[in-house]
Amino acid sequence: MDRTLIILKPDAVQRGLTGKIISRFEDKGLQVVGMKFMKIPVELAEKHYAPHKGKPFYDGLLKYMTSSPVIVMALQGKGVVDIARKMMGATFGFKAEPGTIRGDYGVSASFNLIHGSDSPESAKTELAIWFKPEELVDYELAARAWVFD
Ligand code: D4T
Repeated sequence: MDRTLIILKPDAVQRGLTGKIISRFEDKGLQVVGMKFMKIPVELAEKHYAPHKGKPFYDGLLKYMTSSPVIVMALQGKGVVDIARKMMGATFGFKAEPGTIRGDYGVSASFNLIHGSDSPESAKTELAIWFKPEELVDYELAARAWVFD
């Protein structure tokens, strides 16, 4: 089974959208295997966003991500990286299609509600940044046989 890293960003928490967003993933059949609520320390945000260092939006992005608590999740399922990215929609709400998380809940050009790893390789790297191995829980999801063929 594949895994991906999801972050419900400060605006998702402040706007009370986290339950709705998590429900979408559960409704899809994806399995939560790790979850934590935290205010991100600057060093952790810098590590996560290292690939964006030097870009014009980097400083603002770090300020936004460390301004208020987030929910960090590990999701599991066959093809979960692509599935979660499709469910999230385009980077900014004003461009994202209706029916996607960003398309349904946001319009901002910087507050975009959610992060999801963009490839299986970055999922591995990012999961290792945010979770210790023992924080990712292996368990059998009762509905699994009815979700994945
Ligand atoms: P993430 O990585 O958060 O899942 O979003 P995307 O994969 O959809 O977008 P990205 O990597 O291109 O950007 C990472 C992060 O930076 C913010 N950002 C991006 C921003 O504030 N201004 C910008 O112009 C861009 C391109 C939003 C997401």
